[in-house]
Amino acid sequence: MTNNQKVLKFVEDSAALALPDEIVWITGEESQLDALRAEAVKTGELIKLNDELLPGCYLHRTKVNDVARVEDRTFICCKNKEDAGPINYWMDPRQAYELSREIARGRMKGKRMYVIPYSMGVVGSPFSKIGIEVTDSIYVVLNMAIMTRVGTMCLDALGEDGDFIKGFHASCDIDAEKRYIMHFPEDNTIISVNSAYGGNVLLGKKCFALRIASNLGRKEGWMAEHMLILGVTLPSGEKKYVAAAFPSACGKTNLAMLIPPKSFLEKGYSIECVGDDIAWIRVGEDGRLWAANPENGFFGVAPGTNVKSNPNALAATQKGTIFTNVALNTDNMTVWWEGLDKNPPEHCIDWTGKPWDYKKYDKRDKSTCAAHPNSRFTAPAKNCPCVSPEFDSKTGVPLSAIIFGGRRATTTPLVYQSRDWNHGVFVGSIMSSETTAAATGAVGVLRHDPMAMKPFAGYHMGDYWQHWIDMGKKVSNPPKIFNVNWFRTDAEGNFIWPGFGDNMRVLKWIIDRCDGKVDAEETAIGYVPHAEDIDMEGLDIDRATLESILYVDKARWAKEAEEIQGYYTNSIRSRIPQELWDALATLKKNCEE
Ligand code: GTP
Ligand code: SPV
Ligand code: MN
Repeated sequence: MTNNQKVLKFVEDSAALALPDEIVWITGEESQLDALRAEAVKTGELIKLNDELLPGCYLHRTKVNDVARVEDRTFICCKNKEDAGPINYWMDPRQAYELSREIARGRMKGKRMYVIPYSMGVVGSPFSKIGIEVTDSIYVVLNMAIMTRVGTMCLDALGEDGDFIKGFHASCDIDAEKRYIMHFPEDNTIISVNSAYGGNVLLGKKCFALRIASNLGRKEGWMAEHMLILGVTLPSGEKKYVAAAFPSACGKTNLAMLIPPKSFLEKGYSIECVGDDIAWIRVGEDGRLWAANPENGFFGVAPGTNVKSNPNALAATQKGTIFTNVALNTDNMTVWWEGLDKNPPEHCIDWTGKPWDYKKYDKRDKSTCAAHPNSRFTAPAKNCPCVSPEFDSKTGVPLSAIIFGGRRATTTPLVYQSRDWNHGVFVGSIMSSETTAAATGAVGVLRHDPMAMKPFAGYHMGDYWQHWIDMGKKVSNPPKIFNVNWFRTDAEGNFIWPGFGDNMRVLKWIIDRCDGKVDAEETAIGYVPHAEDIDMEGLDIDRATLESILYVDKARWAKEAEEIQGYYTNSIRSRIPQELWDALATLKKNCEE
């Protein structure tokens, strides 16, 4: 397969530890993957779905204790604890290696160890980086084959001496008490034991493309961000690209594949998707920031995805897709989840594998759901009807705007623009959002999630903010920075803004601001639209309601500023760039006046 001694040694060492019966190199050939699919169906690891309605699609159910990322078991293992920073979980690398070796020792006996050579990014692009993941799970192999570019060409790209990111995954007993997702940024190594769920085990995704890559980016002068990338075609035919960072399950996939409202389509607006979760961003020779999506598929949230909310995502899941923890319609062997349609299947197996009675379903009680709230689809990007022609571009796409956004019932307006790059970094640093089912723990709790990277920045958050400030200095024409909030609620808890396709109305304002085509009101927090500048054609929302979600309540923001001061002082504590302290002082002053 390869003469690269570093690869061979990593595979040998992994095998010497886990003692598999056999080592299988994944070549990327369809015949090999097909044989693995057939084997997984035989053992029950996968359920084959209706081949006419959902060709090449499978259902997988995880253990009930293994349904989401586990932030409190996810560790940054660098020598100096202070370098991991105060909001990452840290473990001493020596202790982490010892502990994981103890857990994984001999755990692949009687099993095969698959060696997956994969590339994050188009092979041969200056953005791309190679990883090798070893795993005992066919589910992991098949998901990696959708989510990344897998196969022999990655070994060829490495050559005899190339370096790569090492990833070791052993399922062990899926024991939540012995579950560890460990990152060794100083060794470019990831170790994951006792899980078989997405973000914990598809090591190219959050572990490599964010936690390890954020370290590489800091060293090498680029950025690894939890961002979608989309292209907007304007009526003039011109294309603009935008990246947006929202926390997990806060709308990235949906925005990335948005279909504009009818009146916008008629005018000639359209959206194409470059990426839905991760952006690697580099400085271009033209003084702009250029972004590429290192992934090759979508690991998207199933619940809420339907023909109205996200027809492109739904279309992407109609072939060659692996569904995880959704419900099974046993009448026709198709899948269902809450929010797919209003017709729950009469004969249905829920995500835990038990028969499910739709008459007992109460949409306010998550425990009665047929699909897990964090159930997912793994779909090839090429399936998506609106995938960008730039998807496989080796240069990436130039960014006009960067958008931050969270799930905030109050306070944060529908959209505002930062005054400049450094103020934009401040806006990212003060993001808060309600927690979701994408990670274990309580849902709906407001917490700080700077740049949507709280669970993913692989080093000290203060240093990460400094890196953002430094990147701004490297570009003569940086993207404009905005913040959005689709999630303001009324007194009854209903979302006020319709969201989804109608977010195009906000995107248009953002693009027009970048082009200097529209005025704005300068407020305490930044530039906010005049209500009449949001194109509301075809939308039945009165002016007062729109104004209510654009309104910047200074008294509330004064309190918010106090709270941010507490977060900076007590949570992040050190290494916070002076530029951000200055921006906080300005915010406070603006709220007093
Ligand atoms: P990860 O894959 O976890 O990173 O999530 P994501 O950021 O891609 O979120 P996604 O687009 O999958 O949306 C998550 C949930 O938010 C789904 O249940 C959506 O239906 C819902 N959602 C997305 N966009 C909007 C919106 O504009 N308004 C409202 N109210 N809900 C939305
Ligand atoms: C997220 O949680 O942000 C995801 C899903 O995109 S996972 O791959 O599990 O991280
Ligand atoms: Mn994500």
